[in-house]
Amino acid sequence: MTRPDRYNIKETEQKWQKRWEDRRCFEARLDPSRPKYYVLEMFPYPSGRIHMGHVRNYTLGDVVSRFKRARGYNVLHPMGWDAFGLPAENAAIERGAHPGAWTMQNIDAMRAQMKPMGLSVDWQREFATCSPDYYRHEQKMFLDFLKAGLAYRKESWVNWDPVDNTVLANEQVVDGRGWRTGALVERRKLSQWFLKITHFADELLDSLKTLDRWPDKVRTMQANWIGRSEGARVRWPVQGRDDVIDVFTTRPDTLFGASFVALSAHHPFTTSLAEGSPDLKAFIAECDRLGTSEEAVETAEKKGFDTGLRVVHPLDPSLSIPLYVANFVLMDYGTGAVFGCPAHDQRDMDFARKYGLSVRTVVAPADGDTVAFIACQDQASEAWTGDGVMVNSSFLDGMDTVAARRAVIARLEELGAGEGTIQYRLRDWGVSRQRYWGCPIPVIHCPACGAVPVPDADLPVRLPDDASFDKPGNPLEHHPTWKHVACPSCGTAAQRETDTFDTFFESSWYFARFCDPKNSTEAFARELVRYWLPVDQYIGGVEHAVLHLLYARFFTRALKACGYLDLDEPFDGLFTQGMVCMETYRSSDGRWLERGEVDRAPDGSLVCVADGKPIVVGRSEKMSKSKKNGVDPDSILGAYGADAARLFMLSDCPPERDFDWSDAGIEGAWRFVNRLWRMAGEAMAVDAAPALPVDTSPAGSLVRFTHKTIAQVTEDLERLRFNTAVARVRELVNAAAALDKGDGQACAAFRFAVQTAVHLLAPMTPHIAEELWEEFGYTAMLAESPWPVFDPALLEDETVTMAVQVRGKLRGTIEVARSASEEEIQSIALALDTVQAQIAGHPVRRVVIVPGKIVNVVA
Ligand code: ANZ
Ligand code: ZN
Repeated sequence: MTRPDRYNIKETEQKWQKRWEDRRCFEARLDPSRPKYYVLEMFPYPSGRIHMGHVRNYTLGDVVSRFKRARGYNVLHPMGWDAFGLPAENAAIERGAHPGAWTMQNIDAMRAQMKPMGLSVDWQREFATCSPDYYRHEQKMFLDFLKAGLAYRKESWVNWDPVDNTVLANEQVVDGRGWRTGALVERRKLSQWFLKITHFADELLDSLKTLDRWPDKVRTMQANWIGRSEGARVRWPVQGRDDVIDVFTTRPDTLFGASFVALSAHHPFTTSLAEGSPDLKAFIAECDRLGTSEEAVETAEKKGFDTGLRVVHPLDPSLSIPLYVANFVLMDYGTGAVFGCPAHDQRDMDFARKYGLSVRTVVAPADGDTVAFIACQDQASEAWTGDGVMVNSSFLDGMDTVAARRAVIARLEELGAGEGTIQYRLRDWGVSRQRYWGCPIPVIHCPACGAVPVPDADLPVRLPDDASFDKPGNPLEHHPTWKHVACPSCGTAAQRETDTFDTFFESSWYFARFCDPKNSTEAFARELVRYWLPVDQYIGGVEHAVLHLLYARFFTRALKACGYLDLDEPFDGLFTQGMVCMETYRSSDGRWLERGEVDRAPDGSLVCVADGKPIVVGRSEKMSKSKKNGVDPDSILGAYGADAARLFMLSDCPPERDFDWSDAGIEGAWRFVNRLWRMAGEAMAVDAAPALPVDTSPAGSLVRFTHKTIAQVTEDLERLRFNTAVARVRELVNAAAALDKGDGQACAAFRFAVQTAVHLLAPMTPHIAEELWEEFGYTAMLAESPWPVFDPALLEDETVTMAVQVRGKLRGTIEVARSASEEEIQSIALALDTVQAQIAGHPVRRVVIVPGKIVNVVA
């Protein structure tokens, strides 16, 4: 059979994709006799087109999946669609497309774009979360959470986006504006469904320690988000009234330094005071304009409103301090009230200096002059926030701050004036969204019975197909019939809940559904999740480091509490990849230009194709539509093939770093693929000796280098160091090319090296690897072949460098075979000119050899 002169990328890639599919190579089956490995990339939102970020993400996952398969694991590598979400609904509003039809169309388009990448995905398990077959199970989960007390409903203040007409989570508010619309966010009070993630706050924090295959950065972000603070609650009676203000503090030790108590603008006591005070009402309105985000609150100028009331010190009834309402006190943290200690908190210091409140130092540095420190601190505008020794603090004086904290808490508890407590920054997860394109919340509101769960037999609650999107607001709310139903409990006319779940709901358990995606009676069978979970390697963007991962971790615990599975942590290993970036181009008049609108002038500078004018080249940034610096995966796959695209994605830099796309890079990868094809052709044609040389000859060295490369690439892939793995294979190919193929032994070594390079590339460039493997005469596909093994005995270098000394002085070095005998080493050493010159004819009395290191000649 003669070989064509060029590698036919398209034909070959299609050929192998079809073979893998026909052989059903990547369909995962339960097999308790084999160790399993579950590889998962964060599933995509079906926006309509894949982008280079997807290509990178799925390539990384695919390499792991193929590698682990070759290493003998029973691999699960699924793909599906995170299919609910706002863009579909916006498409409906803007273009009249039905969100469902729009979504399914996008899924088809993206699947068609993904298939040519040659992913080792079990497509039998594909699902879209907008299908009732999927969301019916999460409706059931929600009802089970409700029964278990892990879901509840309450009135709460929300961030309202007046353009999207929906509630935003705090982190979706950026600088007081909606993250998508940029509209100024308003505060509204709504009845919302919550999941009780705070129930697991401690566990979610503690078990971060066990996640040693997660990036430290992500663990820290999760820990900060949960935000555990140890402190105390302290009760301050309002002078002359029955009211008591409860405050949370992490510094009970500074209690004697308190100079004011401040309430949040939304504290119930503030609300009641505002009824008789138009000035306070105006102040509250001013606070509202600030929004609820912590960021906004932190950066705004600190302002207060003096209520004219005073509160009594809990440890000394003879002391009283003023009660303010202040814009920096958040209602949804602690108790919505604080005591201010200006000497030891900067924010309180600023506030005290602004309103002329007293500053009382109660902590001094342990090793300084206390009197001088206090004197100086009385005038200061900077607070001392460190630990130290207590002063001006009654029974605490002389204690260190840590002991003082304990002592104050003990005294407060004794007096019934407060107690030690732990406070979390983590809030319960509000899951209600006033949108159509999400999973309906399976509850019916009855005027007589209240919120009644939809009976199991009536699940799923399906979205109506005939919603209209021409009015602002929630289409489920103004659908003419959908919400009107009889109460399942008393039969009275009642109304469905018209809110749908936050779309983070679907992504909180999809990894479990992949274990049993077709199950129609339950979300997943226990024995299947017991076998497949946890996910062994999860791969995705760092933008999901906090919410998605935290919600999925919470869900796993909640599902365990409800008897669905028996697992605490869903993702054993996590890898967060960097972004795909490219330089940006702007025309002389400042317009963003696409790559195709830019050309190289004869002098090498870049110019705009349209007008020939020079352009401005900007720094490399994340590929985006707005900056027109995207590269379309379709055109790349079409021009260079999947293998070259994958290879480039893997080889350019470590996978956790941002990746710079370049034309030169993809072309280089493409040239390498073609070179490999030509070299493999040569290797197939040579007359090779039957046995491989392992001696110190160049051919033997190549054989040993090949073994070493197997060992190193294996290690690299285990550690997800894909770029170094590629670099090592390239080195091997270069070494093979450089070998003089003069005899049969050399040809055998050459052939072995090239074949091994092909084998090692199988997870990375699977198509050409399969093609060449078949050409080499193997009948089993690489997709079904075990990973190559190396001979540990051949890993060591065959030669060693030894220092040669004459009477203890270094005179030169020699290169000898590791197996050389003492006589051989001696004769090589004595033959050195420099050694000969030193002995100058004298008889050699003794030669001392330290094996592998030194030869000392005594003449
Ligand atoms: C008195 C005090 C004295 C405080 C001192 C600090 C230093 P973390 O660590 O984040 O938990 N605080 C409590 N509730 C608040 C709320 N709803 N809005 C704004 N601030 C609030 O912070 C706890 C500290 O933040 C608490 O300790 C309280 O101020 C303030 F020298 O109490 B501290
Ligand atoms: Zn009823």
